[in-house]
Amino acid sequence: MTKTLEKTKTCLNLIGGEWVKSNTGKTFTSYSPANQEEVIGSFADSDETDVKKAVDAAAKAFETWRKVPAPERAEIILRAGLLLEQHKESLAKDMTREMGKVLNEARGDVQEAIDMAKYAAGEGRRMFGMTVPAEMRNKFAMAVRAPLGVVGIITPWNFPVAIPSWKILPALVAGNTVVFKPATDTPYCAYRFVEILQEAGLPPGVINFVTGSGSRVGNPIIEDPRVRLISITGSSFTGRKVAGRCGELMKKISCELGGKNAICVMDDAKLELAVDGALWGAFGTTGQRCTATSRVILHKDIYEKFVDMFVKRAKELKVGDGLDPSVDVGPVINKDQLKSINEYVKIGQDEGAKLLFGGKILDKGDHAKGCFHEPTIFGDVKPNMRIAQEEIFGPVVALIKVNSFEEAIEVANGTEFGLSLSMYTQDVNRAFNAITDLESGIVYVNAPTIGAEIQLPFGGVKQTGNGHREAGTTAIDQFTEWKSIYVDYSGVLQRAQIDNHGDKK
Ligand code: UN1
Repeated sequence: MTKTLEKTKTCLNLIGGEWVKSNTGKTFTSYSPANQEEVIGSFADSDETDVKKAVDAAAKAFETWRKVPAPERAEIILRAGLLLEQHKESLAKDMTREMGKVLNEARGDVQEAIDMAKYAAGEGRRMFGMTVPAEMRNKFAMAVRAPLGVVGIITPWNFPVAIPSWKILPALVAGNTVVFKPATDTPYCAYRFVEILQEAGLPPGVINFVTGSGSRVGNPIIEDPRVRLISITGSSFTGRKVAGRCGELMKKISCELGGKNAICVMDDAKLELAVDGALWGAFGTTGQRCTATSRVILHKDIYEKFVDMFVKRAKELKVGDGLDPSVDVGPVINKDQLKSINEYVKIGQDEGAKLLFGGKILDKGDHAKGCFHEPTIFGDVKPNMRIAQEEIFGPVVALIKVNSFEEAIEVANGTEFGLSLSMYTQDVNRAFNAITDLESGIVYVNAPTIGAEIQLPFGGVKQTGNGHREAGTTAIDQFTEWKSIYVDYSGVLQRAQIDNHGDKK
């Protein structure tokens, strides 16, 4: 790879309000997936010494930040939202360069963070607690939300601004301080996000930013006893390991992991609408969403027709650099991912699925320097095949034929994951049966599996997560602990469960 580091940005860690080099003095480089000769920037290759300093700073800042009234904390978050709005276009362009998603989607990613900033800022004046009747006279019972302390935020590369915003902004409004480790594939997007938070006026140490590997930065964050919660979005493999360790340490852990999401299309569905949805769900963000539509479950009566329409439309998709407005499908994130996606194409063929379209790595002409894969469609897929069970995280979709509505639900539910499932039908009874019976954290009717809005809970069941939800009011649940408070203003000892049951002695 051509090294043109002198011309690119060198980005430091942010610890206690200062931009500082890593303890090791070493750096790593971020490259564009559309052109791997294009260097995005160099970043601190940090280790546990940097993490310790970051946690020191966060722990110190927590003492004052937790006492800043929530509406005042929220003012800063709102300012961050307005700054994100101002910088939306340049952030989106940087995101397309660094992560690869097409520019319109990169704008959407930044917009999601703007939405979250406004929503989280509103929470500064809500964050509802509860008051309940006490069982005795002259006694008051209530519960308030308390921040946890220092929280560790570990984020993936596929939504390099939106996902950090889902975690960091509610965490801050709730009064926590943060140590943030972004994915090594997209540190520049994360750096810009943190710069904006700084500019919005967060006091030193409230947000700390440490770049580097999972083993040298992620692990020490998890191990530090002062870090009270880890919030991670990533692969199921990593999530399980992190959750296991956090369990041993009695640390709160929120995991948002894999998916094997499906659209079901019934015989009464509007087929054109379903084709539009499947195309967007499967190939939007080059299939690199945990919500991506990686299975389409089709009623036998419309199978052939859907396949014809779908393949025809997929053929029209243009793959290339996401900065080119005529491109529909950008690159995948890196060469390893490209290889892994293409291995699944071979797995699918070996399993006997029918390759209807695509299947190849694109590495000639305009594609020569990047990580490009053709949109890929498999037909005649059986529900138990690996391509219908495992998360591929790329532009590969499996079409499965079923005989009935009931079988569609069974197949849709028949994976270890449970993030997002969708039903296309015009029949209101079927729609509500699907809502009831689909086993997933998110259900769509007549819309694809991607495109969740930030004001509802986001997360999944089964192997997708461990019961927490991001976004919505549930984000505040994640980042606070309940504190129950009893105020006895009777002036005498009142014994709960005893004194007003006649058990006076
Ligand atoms: C993810 O892929 O991890 O619902 C997040 C969606 C987006 C978020 C996806 N709003 O597709």
